[in-house]
Amino acid sequence: MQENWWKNAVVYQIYPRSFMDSNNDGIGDLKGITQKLDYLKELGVDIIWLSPVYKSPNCDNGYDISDYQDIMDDFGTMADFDEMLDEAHKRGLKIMMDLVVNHTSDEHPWFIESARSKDNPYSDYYIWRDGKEGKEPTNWEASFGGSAWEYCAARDQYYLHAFAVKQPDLNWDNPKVRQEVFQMMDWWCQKGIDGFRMDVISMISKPEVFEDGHVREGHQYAEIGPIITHGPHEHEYLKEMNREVLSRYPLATVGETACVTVEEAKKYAGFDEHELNMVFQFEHMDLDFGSYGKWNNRPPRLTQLKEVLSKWQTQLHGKAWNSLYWDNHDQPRVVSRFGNDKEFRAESAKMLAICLHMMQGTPYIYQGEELGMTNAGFTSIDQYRDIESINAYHEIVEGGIAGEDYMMECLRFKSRDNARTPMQWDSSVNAGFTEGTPWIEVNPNYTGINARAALADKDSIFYYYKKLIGLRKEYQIITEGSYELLLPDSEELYVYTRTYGDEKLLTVCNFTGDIQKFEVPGGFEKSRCLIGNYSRDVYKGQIELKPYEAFVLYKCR
Ligand code: TEU
Ligand code: CA
Repeated sequence: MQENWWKNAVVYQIYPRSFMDSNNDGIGDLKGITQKLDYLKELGVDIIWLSPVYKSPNCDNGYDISDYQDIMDDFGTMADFDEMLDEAHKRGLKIMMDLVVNHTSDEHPWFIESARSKDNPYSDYYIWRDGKEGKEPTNWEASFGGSAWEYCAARDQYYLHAFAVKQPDLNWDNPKVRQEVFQMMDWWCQKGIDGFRMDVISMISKPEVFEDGHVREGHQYAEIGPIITHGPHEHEYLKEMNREVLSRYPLATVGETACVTVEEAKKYAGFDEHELNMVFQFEHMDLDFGSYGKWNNRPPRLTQLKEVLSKWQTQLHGKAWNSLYWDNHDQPRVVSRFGNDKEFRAESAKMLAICLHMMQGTPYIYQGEELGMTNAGFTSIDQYRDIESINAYHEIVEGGIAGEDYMMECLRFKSRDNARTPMQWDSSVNAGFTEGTPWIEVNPNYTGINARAALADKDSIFYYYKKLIGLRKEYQIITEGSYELLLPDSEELYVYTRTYGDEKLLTVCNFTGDIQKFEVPGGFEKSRCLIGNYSRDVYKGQIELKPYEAFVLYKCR
């Protein structure tokens, strides 16, 4: 296999619970994925990243694992997995597994043992501390609310959980833990999987000394992310993982690295670092944070978005590898967030696709993004299923921090469940996802927005994604070229060039629903338009961009 094959690959993320239900119990499953592989082949992606399919009590939809070498009952059996892997490989599709090893479920046998006593073989597998004057060891806040410490009477100690109470953090400083994890990874590699997406991998090495953190005004605890990310042994452990497992297989690896900076990313994903191939950074996703953290109801300014994305483009160039994404299972739908899901849904979805897919890095498409699926539009808290959203709602509304209407608006804008409504396959009942009762409500707009309709319309968002994937395979400049931002101060237009030897690309995106004047820069007179979301005859001089118009010009010499 070609070295660095993942550099011009395109990844498609499947959230199995919401993808396709094969047995009508209302929950997506592995057989459902197998049924839809031809659809993904048609789209043209190379790798499928599967959100966790391992055995799990599902407090966080599979991100709480109780057995790493077994399949979640809801999703099927290991035989179903093997069949899916085999069928994917037959079609030239690769499978990237979600690797959740910062924490396990509290129902994992390691934790059950660990919680029993201070002197059993597993007692040091998790992070245990004595209380401080009858209280939690530190003031750290769990990412899903409340203290990050939970008391356990059998040990008269607290365990650390950066996420939910049911997600205790593993103790990576224990070499036995690292060996267990590496062996488990090796077992999956032997099975023939093709990569790992590593959940909050930036949190595995905890600080040497545990100290209270700064508590922001109006908060009870200190935000845990900045305290426990990029710890003292982080890169040592990843290099060890690389030596012991990753380097022995032709894998694609991506680290989900909460709180990562450009400087840190160069360590995780630097070309000579022998750690990971690339990382997910969050700066462009966190721009719309407000005084209640992610719970906010308005998008960032375009200049901020451009500044962040451009920084990652230019500063990693030649040194480390970017991943490119607008959407995943933790983020709202991009067309509702940075586009316009009402009057200009198709136009803005295509514009956003063009904007991202002409950048340097490996693009990730989240299920339904290729259809322009929108936020869920839930109006009652009872419609939500996500532990983060539900906990935050209670904490913020019942704590009197913000009013109910405001919080419901924030959830409609930012909740993770916006991405988790079932995939919209066709206009039959429940969008063709299930004939049973779906575990989370289907977005009622499925009658118009669905895969069948998209496949039947040559001008659909789906075919723009397909074309963009094709362009990446055809033009090396998209993978290799350097990036330059034009018009940095414009709040309306996102314009950038890519340069590779004698070749140049110009990407022009109107981020507004209004007509915008634009002067095509000199030098592109003899260029060709590779893709655009409106038809236009002339691409030179002064032009008027239509609402959410985007196009890409290419020239050689
Ligand atoms: O998310 C990690 C992470 O950094 C979260 O704080 C993320 O920013 C948040 O969900 C956004 O609201 C990963 C998984 O992607 C997520 O689904 C899991 O819930 C979490 O880890 C715990 O495993
Ligand atoms: Ca099912």
